Amino acid sequence: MKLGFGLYRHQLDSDHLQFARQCGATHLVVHYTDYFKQGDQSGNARGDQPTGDQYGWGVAGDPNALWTRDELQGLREKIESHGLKLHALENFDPAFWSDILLEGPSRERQMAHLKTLVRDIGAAGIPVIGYNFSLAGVYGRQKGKWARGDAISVGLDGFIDETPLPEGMVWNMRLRENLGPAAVGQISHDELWRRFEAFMKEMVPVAAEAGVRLAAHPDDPPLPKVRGTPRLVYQPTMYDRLLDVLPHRSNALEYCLGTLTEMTDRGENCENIYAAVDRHSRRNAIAYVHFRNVRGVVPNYKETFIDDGDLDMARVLTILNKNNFDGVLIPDHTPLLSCAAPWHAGMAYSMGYMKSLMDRLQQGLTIWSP
Ligand SMILES: [Mn+2]
Repeated sequence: MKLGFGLYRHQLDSDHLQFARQCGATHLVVHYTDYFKQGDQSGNARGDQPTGDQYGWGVAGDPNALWTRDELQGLREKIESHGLKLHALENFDPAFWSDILLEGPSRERQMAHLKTLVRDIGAAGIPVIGYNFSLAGVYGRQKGKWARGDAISVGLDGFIDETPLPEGMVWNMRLRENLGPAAVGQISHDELWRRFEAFMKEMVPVAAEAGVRLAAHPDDPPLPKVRGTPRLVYQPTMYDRLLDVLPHRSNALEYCLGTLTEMTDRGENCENIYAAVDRHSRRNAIAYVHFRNVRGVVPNYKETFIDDGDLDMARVLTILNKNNFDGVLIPDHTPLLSCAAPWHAGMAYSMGYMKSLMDRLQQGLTIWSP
């Protein structure tokens, strides 16, 4: 297995690429959708993961301006010139597939566009595209001084904002400036699964031919519904259902340990999470891992420092290693450290912890025993 690092679009400069390499990363995951272009107006400070308010993470991109093969190839080459490999893009721009998620009038056109995009991702030499088949997206989380030493972190504090998802919004981004009055996406879980299955049956063959793995992130926060819209993967076994829709190497998982540990069915001492890691890595279904930790489950959980949550990270690594997992691990999120560079310091802390455990495993040392 390999140590990787995740960067947002506004961080794709030499300083951040060197920082990733300096932390020991060999691989990179890139959020190519810009969640931060409106800066603090949308509640998204550029120095941390996005949270946003009920208007989301700002305005999505142009539905007709797909990322091109040339630009993606240029991105890969730039990353390689810094001694790193581009393992995955993370997430489609919501504007590219809003009507696939909402089953709107542009669904057919958007499916054709997304197929072109997946082919271009493959042609550009990028092996994985992470996605989250979600109507409301990552919505409703708050920030507080919740991690060790009063470090600022993200979580839910018992409160769930149930403002319905308005017209003109999907995946926690706005498709246009002005939102409509009507609520959208108020459908059943069965209907959501039907849409997902239709999507996968068309997309997996295209991805397979392009040599690309589609890698699914679970719903964060993992509640049955958010903003009146159903969620696809909010318990660990729903990942199995997702894989069984169409078992194939191109139907894979973006394995968010943080989100999984926030789930109410995680079992006593997170036993169901260790079992899931074992099951899914044995099945070769994990394309890459969001290697992070939390305390508690929805609607009362908080993101923690990597060594301070409910999940035993050394036990997870031991399982992955036993099953010969050869994908990439990235920190995903961390609490912010109190200093001049809170995000960098938090990430460096996680990377050092991960690298130390991974190096020991590679030397054949035991890092966890029952
Ligand atoms: Mn994640």
